[in-house]
Amino acid sequence: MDSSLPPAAVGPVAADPYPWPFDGDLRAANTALVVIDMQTDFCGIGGYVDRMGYDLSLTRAPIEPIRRVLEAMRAAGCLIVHTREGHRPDLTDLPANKRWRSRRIGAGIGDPGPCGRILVRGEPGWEIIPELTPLAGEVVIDKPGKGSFCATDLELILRQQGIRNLVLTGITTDVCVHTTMREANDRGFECLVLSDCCGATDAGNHAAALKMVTMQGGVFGAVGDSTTLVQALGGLG
Ligand code: C5J
Repeated sequence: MDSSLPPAAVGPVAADPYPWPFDGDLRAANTALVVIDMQTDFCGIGGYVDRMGYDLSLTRAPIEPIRRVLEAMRAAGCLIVHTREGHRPDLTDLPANKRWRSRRIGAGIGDPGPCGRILVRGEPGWEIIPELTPLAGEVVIDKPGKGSFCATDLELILRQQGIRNLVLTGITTDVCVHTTMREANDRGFECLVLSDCCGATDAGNHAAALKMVTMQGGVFGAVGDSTTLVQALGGLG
């Protein structure tokens, strides 16, 4: 992989509860950025989260920090992965209980809304927001569930590309980011979640989800922040 990072490891970077990654082996060739579900449905007016009545400022807060990390990790030559939660237009991959629950709260998945059919692939609300649009050639994973590994080819792609370290960002901290981090950790990936690059529909849940990661010596990995990581990558000059 063409990389402006030196071949030697640049890590570890300061994180809680341990400098990440655990063995200091942080290189462009073994590190991927995962940007989870930065879609209009989760942070845009008229989307799924908005229809549920949650505070969009919480899920929009990570947009700018993610943009900076994206820029730095692109410049470093790291693999960039974007995910989108959504279902097939015929809803054959939508569990009945998921649909039922979403309708209970007034944001029925598959139902029409101001941004098209809610969480349906190809609809305006399902698109990644313009601020974080993937570049040509970046990996985009379409997932029907909360975790990015369930019913997708993400693990195959990461293994083929020699990735061991994952930097996790996106929304929501307590749902899709956490589920993905747990799935990745169980598969042996070394995970860093960036606190300012995530957001939840509830501030307390965001804080709790991050705290959970730090228990047991870093039960799912470590918690860092965008500034520290970007500095480590040399992106701030
Ligand atoms: C949710 C997500 N919260 N991307 N999805 O339903 O976290």
